[in-house]
Amino acid sequence: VTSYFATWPWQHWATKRPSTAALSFGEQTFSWAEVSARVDEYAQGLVEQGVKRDQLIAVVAPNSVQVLWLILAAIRVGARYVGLNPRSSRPELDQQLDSLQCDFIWYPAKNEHAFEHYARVSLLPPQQPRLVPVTWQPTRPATLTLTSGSTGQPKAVVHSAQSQLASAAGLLEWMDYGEQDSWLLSLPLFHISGLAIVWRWLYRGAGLVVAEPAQFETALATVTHASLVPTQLQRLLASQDRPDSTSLALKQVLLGGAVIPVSLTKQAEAAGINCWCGYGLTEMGSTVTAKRADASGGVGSVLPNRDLTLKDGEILVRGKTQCIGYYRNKTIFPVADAEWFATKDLGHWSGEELHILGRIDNMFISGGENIQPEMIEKELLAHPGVKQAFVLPVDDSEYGQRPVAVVEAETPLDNNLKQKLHEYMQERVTTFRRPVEYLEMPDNLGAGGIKVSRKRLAEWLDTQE
Ligand code: 4YB
Repeated sequence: VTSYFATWPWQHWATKRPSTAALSFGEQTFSWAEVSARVDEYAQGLVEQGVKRDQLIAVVAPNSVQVLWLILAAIRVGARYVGLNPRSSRPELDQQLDSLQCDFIWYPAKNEHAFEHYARVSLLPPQQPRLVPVTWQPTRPATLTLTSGSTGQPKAVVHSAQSQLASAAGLLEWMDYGEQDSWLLSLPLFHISGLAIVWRWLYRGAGLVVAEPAQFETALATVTHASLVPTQLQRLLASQDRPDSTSLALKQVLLGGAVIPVSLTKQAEAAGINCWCGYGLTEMGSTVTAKRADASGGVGSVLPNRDLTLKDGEILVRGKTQCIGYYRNKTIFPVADAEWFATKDLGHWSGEELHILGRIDNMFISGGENIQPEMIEKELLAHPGVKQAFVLPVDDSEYGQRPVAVVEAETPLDNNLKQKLHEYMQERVTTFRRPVEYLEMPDNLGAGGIKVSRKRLAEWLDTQE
């Protein structure tokens, strides 16, 4: 196994380009020499609080520079980081923490919740490193990322620095991210898409910008790169229409996590933003396939360091970017018995390009016909008035189940718009695939996290008559 660095990546860059700007947050900028020194100082603080090799530090917090320091310092002392979504409900957080059995926890000083069962760790004021003996071992477990399939308990996916650097290296063979460029930490560090930004930064020795959520839009105007889920890009483009909006420096945007409408990338490209469309998953350290956006709705071809094949329509993956395993009962279990990891995503090739059809477990049957909700959603998303669309099954005495659409539109979903959508779909999908009803997306389910949870949408749908 070739290793990308002979030492900690930040130390590598501190030697190679000590005074180059590496990390910006608020008004402050750190050079690589400063980043490297600071990581050692915070690592010393962790050692003094008793953090040891292989121990697990859970972080329940939105993105901040403190969380970034913690991750780097944890890795520096040979410990492991796991991020939890601070917007999860208290019972969900309790359950996740309980099953992780973490050794330490970190959350912001002023927090609505306290977690008394766990030893709280802090970022002690920087101190002279004395006791940090661990050496760079790129294949040891470094990060855990929770990922929930459409049902069930989230799984904790374990990655090493090596697998995540392999992911970064492969993507950056295709996408430019130069020393002078800066990538905004635009997605959460408790999700693989946020962590992947950190590893690309470390791999390339370029710039990283961390912004508090309130400064997000301002920060987007100053960076060259960002990773966005499609709804974030949609909001960004809408805000650009405002007369008071600042012009963007953004050169490249990496999109992923959900269906990327061609209309969206077209609009962004017209605004001067180069869009990259990606398909990825936590187990593969984010992006697996990618392409520069074009007129087709596919997700491009397979990046270096990953392999992908189709079996009975299902996407199987493997390669150097694959995780070490799932973490359960303080043990790491392999993700698959087989050589390939089965994604539960359905895909097909169109020439060299992969297209995603949807998730196997989203499929349902209506009057004996298979319905893949994503197929119907794609048509709805192509309607200019539709911002988000989800199709879910509702029980039906005659058909077993029938499709219902939950929609977020540019304007309120009144009877007039419902009728228009109905007519629009009449021309595009066969009878049994046409939604029998259109419902407005509830506010609390549409925004917020990385992804709209189909499970929560289905629970909400159950409460509707
Ligand atoms: C898709 C999909 C697609 C994933 N079409 N379904 O760094 C990145 O790659 C990145 C950049 C911007 C935004 C997100 C990312 C990601 O990491 C996305 C990775 C991700 O979403 N991982 S996940 O484990 O939370 O979910 C994986 C699932 O998401 C896949 O199995 C698919 O079902 C779905 N998905 N990209 C359609 N382009």
